[in-house]
Amino acid sequence: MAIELPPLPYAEDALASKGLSAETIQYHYGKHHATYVNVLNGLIEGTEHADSSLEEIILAADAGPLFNNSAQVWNHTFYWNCLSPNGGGAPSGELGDKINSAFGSYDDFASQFTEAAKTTFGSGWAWLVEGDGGLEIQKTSNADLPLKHGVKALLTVDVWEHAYYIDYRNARPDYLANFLTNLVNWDFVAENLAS
Ligand code: MN3
Repeated sequence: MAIELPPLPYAEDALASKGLSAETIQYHYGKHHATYVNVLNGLIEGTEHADSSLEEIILAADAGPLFNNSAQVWNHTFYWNCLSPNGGGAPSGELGDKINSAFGSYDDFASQFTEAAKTTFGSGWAWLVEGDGGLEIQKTSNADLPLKHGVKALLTVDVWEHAYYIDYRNARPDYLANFLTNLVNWDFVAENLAS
């Protein structure tokens, strides 16, 4: 059974007034994410992975194209859900309390998360995860993801240039500031924490 490209959780232009243009989404979802799905399906067709779930493929794959493409399919689906046209600002409730106790305050979390994302060299991802010691910030290179290391992802931001170049050119910090101010979907993060 082929791996499918999940539908976006909002319209392509839903984030345009929040700092991510329809053109960015058309390329990032419609070209980059779709290509990872298509390449992955070509790689698994007729192999032992043909009927595996995406997570099974990621966990079984060695470094190389099978891992890179399966992980990037997962990462992008997760990332789209980390964005919302109604997002941005500090989380409330239990999640807000956990962030305050792990990082000192929401502002401390925001500066540490931004620093991790800014200093991811080249292409990669910054994450909020639930590790053995509670909530932590991690960064990964290229396609790598917490799932591969047995860690639960709660939130991610894509810092590959294709995520921001159309709207922000080389200004990754501006993209990250906008992500936290206008886009981050804390409801999704809270669901991940509870699952
Ligand atoms: Mn991307």
